[in-house]
Amino acid sequence: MSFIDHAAKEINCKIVYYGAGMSGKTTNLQYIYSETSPLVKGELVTLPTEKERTIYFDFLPLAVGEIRGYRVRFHLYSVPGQVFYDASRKAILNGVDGVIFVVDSRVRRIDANLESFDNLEINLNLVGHTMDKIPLVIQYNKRDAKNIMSISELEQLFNKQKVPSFEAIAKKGVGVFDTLKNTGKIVLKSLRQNI
Ligand SMILES: Nc1nc2c(ncn2[C@@H]2O[C@H](COP(=O)(O)OP(=O)(O)O)[C@@H](O)[C@H]2O)c(=O)[nH]1
Ligand SMILES: [Mg+2]
Repeated sequence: MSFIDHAAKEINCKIVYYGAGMSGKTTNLQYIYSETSPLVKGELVTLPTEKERTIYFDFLPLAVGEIRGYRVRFHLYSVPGQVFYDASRKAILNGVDGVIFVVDSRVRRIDANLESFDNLEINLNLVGHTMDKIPLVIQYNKRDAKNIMSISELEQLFNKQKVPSFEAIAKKGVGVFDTLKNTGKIVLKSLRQNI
């Protein structure tokens, strides 16, 4: 559930970019940060290792407007994808309002994507959510790479639920805002029913 502060008239929504290591989650956040006005964004906090991989999370707050006089802020997080950071992923999913699952479209990353997708379901359940209820959007990233799977193959593997899905080349910004805006729309829709 979103954190609604009635006294301050503020609503804070948590949107989490989930997916295998190196699928492009941090790249999404970096692009959003680079294309957003300083008026609406806070600092992009990113904690990379020397190999430039996220060890704990990336975090970007975005002011996205008002609903019924309440200031609405999206807090965008990415999780570390590497298998051994499962405790971090669980912590980051706590209080989540919407999930963007970032798939690396390359054939050789299919097992890593599938493992991460299963891990998402397990960890969502542990924080009291289910895959079929949480606002979920899928992003098929790296559409510019060689040896990628077709969208219909990917849809069969990751989108049996028929949630909104988007193709992306996050490195070039393609599809990044489509994915975010659609997720925001779904999250805000469920919010409107709760205030
Ligand atoms: N070819 C290609 N590379 C990408 C794309 N998006 C991200 N990358 C690269 O993939 C690598 C991992 O990206 P990163 O955002 O750190 O992945 P994360 O582990 O999910 O946060 C980086 O070298 C990115 O530049 C894309 O759309 N196409
Ligand atoms: Mg990262």
